Amino acid sequence: MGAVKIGVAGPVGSGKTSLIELLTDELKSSYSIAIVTNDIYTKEDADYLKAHLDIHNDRILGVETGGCPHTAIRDDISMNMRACEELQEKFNPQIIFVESGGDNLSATFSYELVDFYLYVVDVAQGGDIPRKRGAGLIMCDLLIVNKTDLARFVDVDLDQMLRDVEAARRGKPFIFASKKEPKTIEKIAEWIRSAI
Ligand SMILES: Nc1nc2c(ncn2[C@@H]2O[C@H](COP(=O)(O)OP(=O)(O)OP(=O)(O)O)[C@@H](O)[C@H]2O)c(=O)[nH]1
Ligand SMILES: [Mg+2]
Repeated sequence: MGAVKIGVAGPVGSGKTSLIELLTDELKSSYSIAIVTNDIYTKEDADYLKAHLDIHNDRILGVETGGCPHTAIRDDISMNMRACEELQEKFNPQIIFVESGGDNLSATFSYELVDFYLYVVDVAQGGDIPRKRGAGLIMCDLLIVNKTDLARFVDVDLDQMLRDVEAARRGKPFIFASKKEPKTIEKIAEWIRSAI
């Protein structure tokens, strides 16, 4: 059986790579994991994960999309499909994380490429981000509101943000998270375990 493919999208710097790192650490004892990263011009994220994760380096594949990040995960998914197929053939993983390049609020994944996807925003990008109602934030399978540890430094009211997120998600799931609070990462891992 093929791997469950989990997309991770969101604006530049919202914490996608860090989240994949932490989730892989959390899940790797129960699941065989591989990772595809997208950057426009480099393989920066793949190199970071190879340096920091204790899984075989060949399980992490960097795709240089050369263009708009959302194109590679929604409109022309061929490069990412090839990367997933290569990892599938080599390692027969149970989970493949596919990190999109950082993009604007309208990025969504094609369900031809992934089985479900997380969308990551961070509180330092502005507490009003859920009110802006980007497609990724509204439509994703799990919304992560990340870097909650930074809220107090950027004058973001997390209670207001919670109300805005509830309104934007209309019953769909979301988790407020921070890499500094391991329990929040465990909660995301738990959501993934129950989704696959
Ligand atoms: N304080 C804090 N910093 C975080 C958190 N998560 C990630 N960061 C930091 O935010 C920066 C960007 O994180 P990345 O994981 O590289 O973000 P990304 O979304 O993968 O970035 P791109 O791939 O370039 O779009 C790094 O310096 C991380 O250490 C968090 O929960 N709290
Ligand atoms: Mg990244």
